[in-house]
Amino acid sequence: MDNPHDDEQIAEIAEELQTNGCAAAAAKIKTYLDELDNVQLNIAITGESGSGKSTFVNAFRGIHNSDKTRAAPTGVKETTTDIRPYPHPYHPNVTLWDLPGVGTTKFPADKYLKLVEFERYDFFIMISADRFRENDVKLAQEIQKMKKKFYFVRSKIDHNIRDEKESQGSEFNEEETLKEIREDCIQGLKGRVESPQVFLVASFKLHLYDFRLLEKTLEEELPEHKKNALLLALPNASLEIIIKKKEALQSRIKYLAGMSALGAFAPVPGLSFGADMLMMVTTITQYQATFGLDSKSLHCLAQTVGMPLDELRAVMTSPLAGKEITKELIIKVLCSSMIELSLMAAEEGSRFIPFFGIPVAMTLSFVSTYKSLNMFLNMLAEDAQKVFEKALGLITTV
Ligand SMILES: Nc1nc2c(ncn2[C@@H]2O[C@H](COP(=O)(O)OP(=O)(O)OP(=O)(O)O)[C@@H](O)[C@H]2O)c(=O)[nH]1
Ligand SMILES: [Mg+2]
Repeated sequence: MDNPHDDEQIAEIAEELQTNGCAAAAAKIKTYLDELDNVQLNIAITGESGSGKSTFVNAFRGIHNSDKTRAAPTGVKETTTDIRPYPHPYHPNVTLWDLPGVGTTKFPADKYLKLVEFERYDFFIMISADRFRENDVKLAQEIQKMKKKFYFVRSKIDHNIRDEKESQGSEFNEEETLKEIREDCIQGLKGRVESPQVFLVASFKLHLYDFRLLEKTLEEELPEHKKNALLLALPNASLEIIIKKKEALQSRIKYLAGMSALGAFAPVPGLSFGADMLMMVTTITQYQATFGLDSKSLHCLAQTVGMPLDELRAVMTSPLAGKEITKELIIKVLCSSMIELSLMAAEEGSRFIPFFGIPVAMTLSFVSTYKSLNMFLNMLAEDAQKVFEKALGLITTV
C-alpha cells in the first residue's frame, strides 16, 4: 500500500461495502477525497516594507507580479498596508496571507500578533532583504511563545549575487558569498532565537539557492495531513517536487477507480461511461494545473524566465500538451492508446480490488479507470519535467 493511512481507509471502505452496499461505499470514498481536498493550510508572510513579501506570495502561487487580476500588488513604494489573503489559484485550501510589516502605526509591535490573528496560521515566514532587525527578532520570540513555527527567509539573493560578482570580478565565489550572507543573518539571531536557520531565496528564481531546502523543512515539520496540501500547491522549483506531486496524485487514483467501479459517477446504473468521462475531465484538468501546464501557468513561467511561450510549449510531447482537457480529447487519446493501455501492467491497480472488496463484475471498470488515469498522470508529469528543464536551459534543442 502507498501509505499506512491507506490500509485503514481501504478497510473502512470494504466494511461499508459489505454492510451497506455500493452507493454507501462510494459515498465514503467521496467523503475521504473531499476531506483531503479541504485540508486548510494558512501561511503567514511577514517582514518589513519592501522586503519582498508580496513578490514571494506571488511566486509561491506561480503568479507573475504583472498579473493584474491575480497577483498581490508589488512595487518599490509601500504597497501592503493591511492583511490580505491570497488563496492558491488551483488549490484554494492553501492560502498565503500577505501581512503588513511589524511596527507600523496601524500594526504596532506589541499588538501585532493579536491584530493579525496569529491562531489562524499554520506557520510564519519572516522575510528580510537584509539582516533581520529588532522587530523581526521580537516577533519571532513572540511567535515561539505562541507555540507556532516561523522560518526566516532572506530575499533578493539574486541582487546580492549580481552585486558581488561585479565587485569581486574573478575572485567571486558564489558558494562563499551565500555562506557569508547566511552566517551574517544567523549571527544576528543567535542567542535570541533558538537554533536559527535562514533560507536564502530569490523569488523570481525559486529553483536556485535555498527554496528547495525551505520546502523540505516545511514538509518535514508539518503534521502529516497537511503535507499533501503543501506539496500539491508548491511551485515547480525542482524535478523532485514534480515527482513528489506525481506520487501524491497517484496515491488517490485507486480511490477514484474504486468510485468508478462502484458506479459513483453514474446517474443511472449501467450508464457509467459518460459520467466517468466527466470525472476524468475534472481530474486530468487538476493534474494539468497542479503541474503548472495550464495556459496561465505556462504564460507566467515564460514571462519569469524570459522565454517565448512557444519554445516552452514545443518541448511537451504528450497528446494533452497545451490543450484544454475535454471529453473529446480524452476519448481521442484513450482510443489511440489502446495498445499502450492493454500492455500496461494491471497488477499495480488490481492489487487493491480484493482490499476494497469490489465485486468481480465491476473489476473491469476499476482496472480501466486505474490504468487510464495513471497513463494521463504519467504523460503530464513527463511534460512538466521537460518544461522545467527547458525553462532552466537544460534542454537546448527543440
Ligand atoms: N530581484 C529581486 N527583486 C525582488 C525580490 N523580491 C522582491 N523584489 C522586488 O522588490 C520590490 C518590493 O517587493 P514587494 O514584494 O512589493 O515587497 P513587500 O514586502 O510586499 O513590500 P510592502 O508591501 O511595501 O511591505 C519589488 O520591486 C519587487 O520586484 C527578489 O527575490 N529578487
Ligand atoms: Mg507588499
